[in-house]
Amino acid sequence: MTQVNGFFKRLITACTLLAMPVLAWAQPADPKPWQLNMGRGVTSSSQHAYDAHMIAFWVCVVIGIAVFGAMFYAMFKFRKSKGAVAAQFSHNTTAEIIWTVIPVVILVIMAFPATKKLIAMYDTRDAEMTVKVTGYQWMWKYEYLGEDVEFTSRLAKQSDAFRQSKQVATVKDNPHYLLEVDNELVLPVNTKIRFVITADDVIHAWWVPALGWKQDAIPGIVNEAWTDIQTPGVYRGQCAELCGKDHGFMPIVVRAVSKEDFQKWLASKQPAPAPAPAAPVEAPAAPVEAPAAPATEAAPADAAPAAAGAAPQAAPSDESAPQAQA
Ligand SMILES: [Cu+2]
Repeated sequence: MTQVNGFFKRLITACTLLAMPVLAWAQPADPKPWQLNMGRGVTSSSQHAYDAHMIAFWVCVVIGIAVFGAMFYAMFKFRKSKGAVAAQFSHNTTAEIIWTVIPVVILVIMAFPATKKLIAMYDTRDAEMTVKVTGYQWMWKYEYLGEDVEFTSRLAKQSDAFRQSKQVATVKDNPHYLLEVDNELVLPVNTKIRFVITADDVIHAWWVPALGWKQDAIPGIVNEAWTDIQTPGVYRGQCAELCGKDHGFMPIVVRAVSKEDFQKWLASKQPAPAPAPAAPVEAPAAPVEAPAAPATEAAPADAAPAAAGAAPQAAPSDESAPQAQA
């Protein structure tokens, strides 16, 4: 009997040791080599996914220990060399009901929090800003809706050159090989950001693991998703739908910055304010008055009556600039 107890102690120690890597709670946002558990990510969606995963994981651990424990206990305690004789029954209704009802109860208990989290994941209401993502063979286009900012984002030149050089990339020399882009998607932290996601040619999928979801980008269909990044940082992802020969070469890089830094960045990307387009229109209108200097100095109020055609253009962009900086 003491032998059996000793065996159980060893079994429990072995199981605990096997579980050790997943007990490391602090996970980086991006996957690391030899990382065993999924990451926590940096958004509420990714946190929800992580929590659901850990609940399911621990349920599996408890079931695994109970089932294998009972099996090994029976195999050693009732072994033939000890003179054990097998019972001859082949049916036990009570046991069958128990081992059917218990799993059903476990699944139902797990389904409630999972469903709640899924519903939250698809709730894109009350977003503070919207980014339109369009997949192309083989790059992404980002549009900050209502902000007059859009750009494409492709594999960074150094990654592309290295890939075509036939050299072998190492993590040390090329830490972000094939995971770097020319134009990063800059987003503010602690902001509910809605994404509308589509594609122009074939099906792609926009996926940044640290955000906690991936969403298909399908031509002719607009899918939705949202995020609320909690930690500033750089988060990398990839196209997750086989989309052609360069599917592996259209990475995604999200740079999450403070709200103030984001507004500064956005303003720097916005087209120049109204006076610039108003000036050339005004020039032919005022040749008698002559010099160009007062014309360019002129307030937009002057531009409006002078060039009726330029006024509608000048007005909205004039308004959008202070809004964006607010
Ligand atoms: Cu793709």
